[in-house]
Amino acid sequence: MTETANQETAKNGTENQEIIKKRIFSGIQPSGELTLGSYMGAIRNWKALQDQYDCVYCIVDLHTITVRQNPADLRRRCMTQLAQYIACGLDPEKCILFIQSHVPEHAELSWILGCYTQFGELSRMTQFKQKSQRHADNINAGLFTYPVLMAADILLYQADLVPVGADQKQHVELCRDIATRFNNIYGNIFTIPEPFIPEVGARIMSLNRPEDKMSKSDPEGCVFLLDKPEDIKRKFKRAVTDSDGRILYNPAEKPGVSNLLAIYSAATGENMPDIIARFDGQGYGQLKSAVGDTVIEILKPIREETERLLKDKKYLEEIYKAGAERASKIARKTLLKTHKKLGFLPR
Ligand code: ATP
Ligand code: LTN
Repeated sequence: MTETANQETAKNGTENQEIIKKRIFSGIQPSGELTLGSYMGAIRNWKALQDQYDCVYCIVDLHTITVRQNPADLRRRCMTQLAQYIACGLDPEKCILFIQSHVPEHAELSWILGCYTQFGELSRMTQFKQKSQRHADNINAGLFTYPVLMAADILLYQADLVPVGADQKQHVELCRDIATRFNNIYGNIFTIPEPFIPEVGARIMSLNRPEDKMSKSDPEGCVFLLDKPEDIKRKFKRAVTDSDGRILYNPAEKPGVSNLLAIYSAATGENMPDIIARFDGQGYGQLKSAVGDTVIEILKPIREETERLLKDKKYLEEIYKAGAERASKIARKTLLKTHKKLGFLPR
C-alpha cells in the first residue's frame, strides 16, 4: 500500500492494475474513558470499514485541551485509548492509528482554514453552545475554533467518509462548507467528505437521563468499555424507564425503553420488530437484564484484550510512532499543496 495517495496496487490477476480505495478519517478525544456510545456510534463502524477502505484513525489530543486536563491522566488515557482501538478490532496493519499532536500539520492547516471560516458559522455549533454552558468559567478560543481543527483533521487526509455518531454531523457539514469555499477559490484542493452515520446506534442515550446522549462525563448513565460485568449489570438494572409497562419503540414518548431496545438491536444486529415481538408481555426487568447480559458479552473480550495490551507499552509506542510517520506523509502533501495555492514561498 502506498501512503501518499488513496491507491494501492492490486496483484490479483492483472499486474499493476490500480485499485482506488476510498479514504476514511475519524477520531475520538482522549477526554475520558471510551463508552458504549462511542463504540456503537463510531468504533464499530471503523472496524467494519477497515477492509474496504484506506482508514486513518486518530486520538485527537489537541481537541482535548479545550477543557483543562491533568497531564498524567491525559498521557494514561491516550495509551489506554490506543489499546482499546486495537482491542476493538482495529488492525494496525490495515489502518493508520496515530496521535494528533504527533503530526503538526493538523495545527498548521487549522490556522489556514480558520481564515476561511466565519465567526457566525462557529457561533451556531451546538457542541460549542453546550460545552460553553458546561464550562462557563473557561470559554476559550480553542473551544470556539474546535470544529476548524476537526475540519483540518479530515481534509489533510482527503477523506471521502467520516464515520461518527449523529452528534458530529453538524461538524462534518461545516467541514464540507469550509472545503467547498476553499476549493471555489483555489481549485480542487480538498476532497469533500461525507458523514457516515450508522442506522442503529447513532445516538445511544444516557441510562439514567434517557433524554440526553450517553456521554463519558456522566459515569452512572454511561457504560464504559472497561466496566466490570457487575457494574454493567447494576447500571442497566437502574436504567430509567417509565411506568406504563409496555415494550414499545417510541423515543419521544418512551425514551428509556426505546434506548434499551436500540442498544439491544445495535448489539445483536436483530431488527426492532423481532425484538419487540420477543419481549412483548415481559417486564422491564427482563429486558434490562437481557440487554445488560448482551453488552457484557460484547465488552468482555475488549476489556481483556485492552488489559493485555496495556502491559506491553513498547508495542503500543511502536504502533503510534509508525502511525504518525505514515500519517505525516499524507498530511504534509496536502499542507504543501495549500501553501503553494495561498502564495507562501516554498521552504
Ligand atoms: P463528551 O462527553 O466529552 O462530549 P462523548 O462521550 O460524547 O464526549 P466523544 O469523544 O465526543 O464522546 O465521541 C466519540 C465518537 O463517538 C464520536 O464519533 C461521537 O459521535 C460518537 N458518540 C459519542 N457518544 C455517542 C452516543 N451516545 N451515541 C452514539 N455515538 C456516540
Ligand atoms: N469532534 C469529535 C472528535 C473529532 C473528530 C475529528 C471526529 C475530532 N476530529 C475528525 C471525526 C473526524 C468529537 O467530539 N467526538
